[in-house]
Amino acid sequence: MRPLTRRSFVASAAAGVTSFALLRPALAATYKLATNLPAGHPMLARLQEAADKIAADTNGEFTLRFFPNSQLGGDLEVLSQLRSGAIQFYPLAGAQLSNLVPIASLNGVGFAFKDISDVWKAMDGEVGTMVRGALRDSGLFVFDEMFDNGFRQITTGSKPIEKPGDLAGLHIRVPPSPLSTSLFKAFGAAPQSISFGEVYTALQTKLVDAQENPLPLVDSGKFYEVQKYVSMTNHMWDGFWILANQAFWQKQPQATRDIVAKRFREAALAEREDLVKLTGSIITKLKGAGMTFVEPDRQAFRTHLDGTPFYAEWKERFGAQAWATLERYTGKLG
Ligand code: X2X
Repeated sequence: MRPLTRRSFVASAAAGVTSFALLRPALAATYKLATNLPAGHPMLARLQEAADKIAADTNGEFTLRFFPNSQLGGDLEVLSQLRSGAIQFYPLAGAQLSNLVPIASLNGVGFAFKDISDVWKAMDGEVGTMVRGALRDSGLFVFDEMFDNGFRQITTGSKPIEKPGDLAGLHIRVPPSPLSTSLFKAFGAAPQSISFGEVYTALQTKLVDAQENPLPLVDSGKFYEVQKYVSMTNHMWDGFWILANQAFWQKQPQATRDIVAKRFREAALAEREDLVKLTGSIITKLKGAGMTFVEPDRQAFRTHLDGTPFYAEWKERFGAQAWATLERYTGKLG
């Protein structure tokens, strides 16, 4: 056995530290974040940035593994996985969430918001508070700030949508959401509820001729490969709530919860700015990919909707109080 010298002592101490450091990951945990968003979406870039900061802030003890592109299943299937605890985090839009918590699609009422500044006044104000409360009452944990999905535009393969009558009979994919289905039925369209992960194939196989989504999803979902026209209808705004499994979240130390909430808040506020800055470059990219943009008369669509039972029906379904709260940010609807 070699005599113990200063050099050999230091070497063995370092080895000891190294082996303890190797044990540390055994205390660390990796949690699952699933999403229907395509890997290239700006929201995922900011969420990955948040995950990297959380890992650093927790010395590697709290890491996130991402499952984008609907890898784990359809929109509502993955919501069930979140509720069971099979996954720990799930960003999801109010549209899909409305299947579990109907009020979650309140911000998606057709032609409600005139611009993004009014959206954030509502969603960081009374409308967001009301929806968040209802989501928490349903047993989900939901973080305070929404990410921006954006104002939704209609893309089509065969003809541009220039006026309300162009929607009559249109086979259009919508998210699995009663409000989205109702909106397009009010225009005489033939909406089909399809999970986001299946939209590209539905368009490619002509199962549907159209879909409607914000431009960042037309881009990151590569819909420019299977669609020709973009009609800038701004017919609906939606955002993403970041959801966590309640039981999992309650088990986390307060210090960890504070770190995760802080980094998700930073990510949400940064992503909102990203979407504003990226709009011009996305339009340029989509035009370069062969898409033709149409700027329809949005007031004509709103006037058409005023002449249908749509607003009265949804005021009834959401309730007068929720509707009045929304109208404080949108002006009178219907
Ligand atoms: O499913 C969609 O269209 C999407 C991705 O925009 C939502 O989650 C609402």
